[in-house]
Amino acid sequence: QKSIKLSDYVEYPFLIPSIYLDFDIGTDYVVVQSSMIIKPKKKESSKLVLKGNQIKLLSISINGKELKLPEYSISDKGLIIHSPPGSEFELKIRSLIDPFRNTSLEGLYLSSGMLTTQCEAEGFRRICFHPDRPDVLSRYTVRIEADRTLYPILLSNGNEKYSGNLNSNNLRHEFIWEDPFPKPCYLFALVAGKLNSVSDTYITNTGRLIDIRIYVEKGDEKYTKHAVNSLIKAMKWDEENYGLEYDLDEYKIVAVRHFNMGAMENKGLNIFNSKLVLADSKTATDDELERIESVIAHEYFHNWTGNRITCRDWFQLSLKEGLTVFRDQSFTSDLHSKGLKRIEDVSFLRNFQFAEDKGPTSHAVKPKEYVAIDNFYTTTIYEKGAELIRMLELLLGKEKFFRGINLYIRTFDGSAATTEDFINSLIKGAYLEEKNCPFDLDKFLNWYYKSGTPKVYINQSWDSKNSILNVSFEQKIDSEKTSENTEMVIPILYSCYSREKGASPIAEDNLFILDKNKKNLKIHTLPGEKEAPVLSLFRRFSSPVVWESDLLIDDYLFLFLNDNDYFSRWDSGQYLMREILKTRLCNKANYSLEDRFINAIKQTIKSLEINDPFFLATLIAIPGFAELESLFTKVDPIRIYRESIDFQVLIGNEILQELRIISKNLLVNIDHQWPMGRGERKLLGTIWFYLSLAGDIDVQKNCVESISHSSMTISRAALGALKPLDNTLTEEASNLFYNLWKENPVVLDSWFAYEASRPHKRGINVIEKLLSHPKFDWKAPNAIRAVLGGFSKNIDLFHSLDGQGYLFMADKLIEVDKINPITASRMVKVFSKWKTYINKNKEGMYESLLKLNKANISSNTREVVELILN
Ligand code: DPP
Ligand code: ZN
Repeated sequence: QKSIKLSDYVEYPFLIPSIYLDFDIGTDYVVVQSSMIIKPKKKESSKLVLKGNQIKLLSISINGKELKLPEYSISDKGLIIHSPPGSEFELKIRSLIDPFRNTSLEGLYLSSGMLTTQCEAEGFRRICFHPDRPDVLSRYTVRIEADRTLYPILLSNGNEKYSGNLNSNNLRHEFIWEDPFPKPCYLFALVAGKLNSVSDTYITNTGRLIDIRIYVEKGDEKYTKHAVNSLIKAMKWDEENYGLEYDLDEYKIVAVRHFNMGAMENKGLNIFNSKLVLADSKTATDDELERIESVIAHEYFHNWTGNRITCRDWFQLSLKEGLTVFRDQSFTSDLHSKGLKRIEDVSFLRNFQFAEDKGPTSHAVKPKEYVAIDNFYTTTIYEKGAELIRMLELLLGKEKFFRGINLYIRTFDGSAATTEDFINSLIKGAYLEEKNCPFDLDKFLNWYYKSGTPKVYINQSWDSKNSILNVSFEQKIDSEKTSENTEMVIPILYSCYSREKGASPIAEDNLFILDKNKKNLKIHTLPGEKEAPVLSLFRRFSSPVVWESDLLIDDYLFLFLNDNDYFSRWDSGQYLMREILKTRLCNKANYSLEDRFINAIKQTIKSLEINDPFFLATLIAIPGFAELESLFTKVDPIRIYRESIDFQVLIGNEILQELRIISKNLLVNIDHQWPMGRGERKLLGTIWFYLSLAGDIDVQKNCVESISHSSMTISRAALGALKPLDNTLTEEASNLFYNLWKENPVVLDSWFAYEASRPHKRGINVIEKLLSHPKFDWKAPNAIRAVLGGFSKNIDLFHSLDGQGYLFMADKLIEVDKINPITASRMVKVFSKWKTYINKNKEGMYESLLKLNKANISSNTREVVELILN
C-alpha cells in the first residue's frame, strides 16, 4: 500500500483565506456549495489539487465562469484544476453528498436522527472538494438550511450571525455561523437535529461573558451538569496556569451516540461521544466522572494547543496531542491528588503504550511515514508524547517551562507548526539562546524520533569509609526495530533513605541527568552512616523508561512501607507482586517472599487504614494484565490469568480480618458526592473483590444487593467483585443490572462489556448472543468496543487453545470493517502480540490474521494487519 512520508512534505502552493459553505439539507441528500477565495503563493502557475471522497460534483466555476472538462479532471480521489488563474480568484463548487448512508462516522453522517460531522483527520474531503490538509487555514462562514421540524437546531463553528425562516409556510429555516479565527478544515463541524440544550455562562478574567451550551437528546438534559462544571473548571484553570483565555462568545458541546473517538475539539463546537458528556454519580462511576472532567478539559485546552496553533502536517500530531494530554493530566492532578494521578497515568502508560512500543505497531512519537493517519491516534502519540513534555517541564523547571510555552504561543498563534518549532521556542523562551540549554537538545529530540522504550540498568556500590553510595547507570533502547546505539536525555529523580533511621529521606528529590550510554552518580550520605542507604529511583516516574537495578527484595519492602513518593512506594509494591507472579508462573513459587509481602500489606493497612483509602486500594491492587504479559518471552495468557486469580485469592484469605474491619469503617463516607467519598468507594470495591474471591458468602450476597445502590461506583464495584465467580449470584447481579439500565444506552454499554468479559461456562455463544441482542447497535463503536473489546479480555474464551475465539473475533472484525474501518483497524490490534504467545495461541492468532489478510478489508485495517503480520 502507498505510504505518505514526512520527507515528502511540500507546502501547499495556494492560500485560501476565506471559505463560504452553504448546506442545503434535503431528505435524501445534502447539496453543498463552497465558495473559496484562493491566492497562488507564487507567480509560476501550479495546478490546483483538491481532495474529494464520495462527493458528486454538480458544477464548478472560477470567477463566475463555469469550467468544462478537460479544464479540470475528476477521480475517486478528488478534483484537479489544471491551469488556475495566476492571481487571487474565487472558486465555486456545487456538489452533492449522502450523509444518510454513510456508516463510516467520518465526514457528514446520521446518528440517531441528527446529522453530525467528524473531520479529523481526513473527513472534510467527504464533505466538499478541498486540499484537506492542516496547514491550509481559512476563515469560515457557514449557512445551513433545513426542514424546521426535522432539524430545529442548526449549528456550526464560531458565533451565530443570523437565523430566520425561509418561506411563507415556515417549513424551512436557515442559520448563518461565522468563525473569525482562521482554522484548518479538520476543525470544521456542523450539527443539525432535534436537540435540547442546557446553558450556563462563564466570565473570563478580562470580563468577557461566554455563553456555554450543551446539546443533548430530549430527556438527557439532567445528565449535563457534570460536563458544564468540568468545562468551567477547565476555563478557569487555563487562565490561571497558562494565561490563556477563551476567544469566542459561545462554547458549544454536542453529545452524539455514534462516534469513533472520545471527543473532538472543533472550534467553538465540540462534538462528544455521549458517554463522555452524559453522566452523574447515579449513571457513571467515579473513574468515569474523572475521565469526563479530563476529556472536557482536554478538548477545551485544544482551543489554544491545537486550534489557534495547529499542526503543519499529521506527522506533527503529537505537537497538539502530547501537549494537550500533558495539560489535561496537570489539570486533573491540580484538582485532585498529584500522587494518585501520577500512578494512574503511569499504570496506563505501562499497560498500553509500553506494550505498543514492544510490538509490531511500535512507532516514534514523531513517525516518518503512514498509510492511514487514523491508525496513528495511539498511546504513543498521546501518552508518550505527554511524557516528553513532562520531562521538559522537569528539566527546565516550571518557571522556565512556562516562559517557553508562552513564547511558543506568541510566535505561532494563528499558524501551523512543527514539533521542532515547539521545542526551539520552548528552549528559547526558557534560556533566551539555544546554546544556554543545559542539556543536549539533540539527544533529547531522540525521544521524538526513535521508537521503543529505553531501558536503564543500575548498579550500586557502597563506600562505607566515606559514606558514599556510587551508582552506575547504563541506558539501552528496548525495541525490535532499532539496534543502533542511541543516547537519550533521561532525567532521573532520586532520593535515598537511611536504613537505620527509616522514614524520612536523607536527600529529597534530586535530579540526575543520564545523557550518555554510561554515567555514574555519587551520593554523599550522612557522615557515620554504616549501611548503604536505600535508593529510591525514578521518583514521580521521572522518565518513561523501564529499569533493572540491583536493589534487593529488602529494599523494595522498605520502600513499599516507607517511601514518601506516591509513585515510588506504589511501584515497589508492584515490583514485588510482579516478582511473585513471575516465580509462580515459572513453577518455583517463592513462599517466603509471598509471606513477607503479605505482612507488608498488613502493616500498610495498619498505618494507612482509612486515612488515605484511595492510595491503600491502589497499593494492594495487582499489576494490569498487559503488564504481566510483558514479563514473559513466551506468554501463556490463560495461565497468567489463573495464577493472578490464585494469588489474589491468597491475598484475600490472608488479610480477611483486616479487610472486614476496614470495610465497616468505610461505610459512613461512601454516600458523599463525587469527588468526595471517592477513596472510600474505591477501597470498598477493592475489599469486596478480595473478600468475594476468598469465598465470603455474606460479601457476595451484599454485592448482589448493592447492584441497585444509588452510586454507580458501588453498583459496578459489586458487579466487579462477583465477576470471576461465574455462579448464580453473578448471574443474578448481572440480570438486576440489566433490568435497571436497559433503557440507557450509555450505561448499558458497561453491561455489554461486563457480560462479554466475564468467565462463562457457556462459551462463545454468549458473545454471539450479545451481538444479536435487541439492544445491541452495530453502528455504535461504543457498543462494538464493549462486546468485542470485552471479549478480548475474556481470557479463557478469547485465548481458548482451539483458536476458535480468535477466528470468531476475525470474522466479526471483517464485518465491522465493512461498516466502519476506523473502529475495525483499532480493534484489530487485539492480535498485535501474537508472536509473543506460546505456540498454541500463536498459531491460532496467526491463522486469524491470515484470514483477515485474505478478506476484502479497508486500507486502514490492512495497514495494521500487515504491520502485525510482518
Ligand atoms: N478528538 C481527539 C482528541 O482530542 C482528536 N483530536 O484527542
Ligand atoms: Zn486531543
